[in-house]
Amino acid sequence: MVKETLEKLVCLTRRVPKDNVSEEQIAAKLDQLRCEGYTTFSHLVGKPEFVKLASHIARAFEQEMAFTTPCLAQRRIEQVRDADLIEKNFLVSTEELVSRGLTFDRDDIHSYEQVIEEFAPSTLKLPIPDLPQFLDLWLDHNVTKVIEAYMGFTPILREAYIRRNFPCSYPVMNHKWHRDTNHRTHLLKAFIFFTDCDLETGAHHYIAGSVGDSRFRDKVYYDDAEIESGFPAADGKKISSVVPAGTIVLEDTRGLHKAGIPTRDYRDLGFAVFVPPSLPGFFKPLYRVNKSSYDSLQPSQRRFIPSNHIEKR
Ligand SMILES: O=C(O)CCC(=O)C(=O)O
Repeated sequence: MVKETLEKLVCLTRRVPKDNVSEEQIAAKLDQLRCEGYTTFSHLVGKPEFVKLASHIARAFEQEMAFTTPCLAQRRIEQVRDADLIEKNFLVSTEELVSRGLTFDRDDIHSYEQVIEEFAPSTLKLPIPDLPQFLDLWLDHNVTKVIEAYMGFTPILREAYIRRNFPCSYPVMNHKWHRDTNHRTHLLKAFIFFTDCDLETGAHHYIAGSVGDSRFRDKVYYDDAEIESGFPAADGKKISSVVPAGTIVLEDTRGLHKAGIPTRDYRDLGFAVFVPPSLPGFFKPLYRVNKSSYDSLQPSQRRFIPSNHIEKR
């Protein structure tokens, strides 16, 4: 209650003018986001600067192996012994996965190929690389203009990371339909596609218009069949991201969504999570930005980075 009141006060100091979104294209995206819960940007598709960032990410996964550990090893899951975890889609703490012997750690890693072969991870996670170009992308002007207009104030960039998703045998958490609960009233996620994506490489799926729908709120996860019963495919509400690299999908993830499991190759997806600002004492940073990267941003972009996320190096 105190937290919510303080949050509202902080938001008041970060209000954006109502006519902030003037260009026609941006206004159309805002309308779509308000009505359907999602919108798509393609201005970066095929841009050489974007291609360079995508290669940087591939290198960070495959050569620098900069992904976070401990990490779930699908190869270590046993159907009978781990039936309880399979049943709850592995919605448990990392500590529990470690204590069950289901993870691999930094010391277990010799090469990228060995990680894939020996541990079969369903997902590898990379913190946002500490380069100004990445921050500039996470706070792309076309996208942030729509975000500010949708929320009515400048939110904070709460999370910034990349995930590489692989084919796997056992669904893990967001492979199932769910609603995000990071914030009750204001939440947007920008999904940045670093690889071409189709149904076989793990499309992202969203139910258009589901943010305000009162159904599917009594459980954490839902199966395809349950969602199909509420939103039959014929109604055209299920939106799947069959998109080229460079696409950004902006979504109110309080609506129903899930990650498709790739059946071949992998997909690299950047995550930018936007929520209302809080007082710094109320939350721990989930990423860090060095001061020179921060200084390289436009003033309008800096407003998204809370002061306790800036490292004075
Ligand atoms: O990776 C995806 O496509 C979905 C991610 C997701 O469900 C989430 O961030 O809540």
